[in-house]
Amino acid sequence: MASEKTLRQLADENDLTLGASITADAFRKYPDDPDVAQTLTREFNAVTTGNALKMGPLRPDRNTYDFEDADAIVNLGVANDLLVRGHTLVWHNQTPGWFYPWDYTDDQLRTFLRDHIHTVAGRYREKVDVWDVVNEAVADDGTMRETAWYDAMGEEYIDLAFQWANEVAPEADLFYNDYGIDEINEKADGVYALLERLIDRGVPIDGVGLQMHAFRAQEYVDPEALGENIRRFKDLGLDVHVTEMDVAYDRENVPENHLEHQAQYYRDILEACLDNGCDTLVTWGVHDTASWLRNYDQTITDDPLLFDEDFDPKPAYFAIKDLLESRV
Ligand code: 9MR
Repeated sequence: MASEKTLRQLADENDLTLGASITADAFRKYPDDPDVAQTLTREFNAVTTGNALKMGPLRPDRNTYDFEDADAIVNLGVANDLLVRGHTLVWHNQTPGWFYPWDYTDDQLRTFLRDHIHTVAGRYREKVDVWDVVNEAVADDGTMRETAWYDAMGEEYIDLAFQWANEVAPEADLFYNDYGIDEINEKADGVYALLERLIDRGVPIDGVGLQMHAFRAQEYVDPEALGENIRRFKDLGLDVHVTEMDVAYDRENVPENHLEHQAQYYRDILEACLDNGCDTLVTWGVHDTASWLRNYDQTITDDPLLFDEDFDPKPAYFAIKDLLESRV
């Protein structure tokens, strides 16, 4: 018989942090429709701050911070006793329009980044529980990605970012976050080597986020391969979280009953996660309408989340629920 419990209750009973990312657009787009907040706070015990804390949306010009959207999401989380994940302090993407063309010296850029991290992580020191401090600093071939930060400071920018975050938010858990590193491959090896160097240098890093955007889920990330990857990061002393999961399919090759396939995939990934000591899974949105995939790539399906356009729970929701129920 289907459980009367919410997903949130079952997550709590399993000591699972089950989150969803929301954007402030969700509030703006559906101002008379409280479903985003209602579904989030009823069914999840964590929230990630979507786009609101990225440098671009946050900093309309050089000297101004606009915290309105970020405050709205963070305060919703705090008011509803959700774990709040801040995303992200350092990234090469979604930088403000005024950021380029470049006219900083290397030293000025270093000071700029320190001030940014101190201001943003400091503002939320009592409210953000986990930070994705550095996002996607490794290239697909496993080498360090050439970004403005890397060009100015070399790899040390990562050490510094974690140290600066730790100075102003000593209670928060500090994460490195990346895509395409869900199983052991060239890029995951590069990230592993980077994190090992950070740890050797005494950098205050607590964990690694595996984004888990499954673009072409027919090319299944084998749950055992995920488990093996989780274990090796854990052996470094790091926590491992799944931070941005969604499940899409190549439109040319959508499996029959793809929502059932999607459900099984979510279930298998969550099971591999829990079995290997990963206690956090975040989906990249609450309901399909809000998925970033709606604007990203028309060759893949755009119904990747646990709730449909009407906020009705999908087979993936019930599959996760069933798994958690069986483990209580
Ligand atoms: O969902 C985000 C989308 O609205 C933005 O346009 C996009 C900009 O690159 O970023 C998306 O979120 C990304 C996240 O911040 C980092 N990992 C990959 C996510 C999907 O691109």
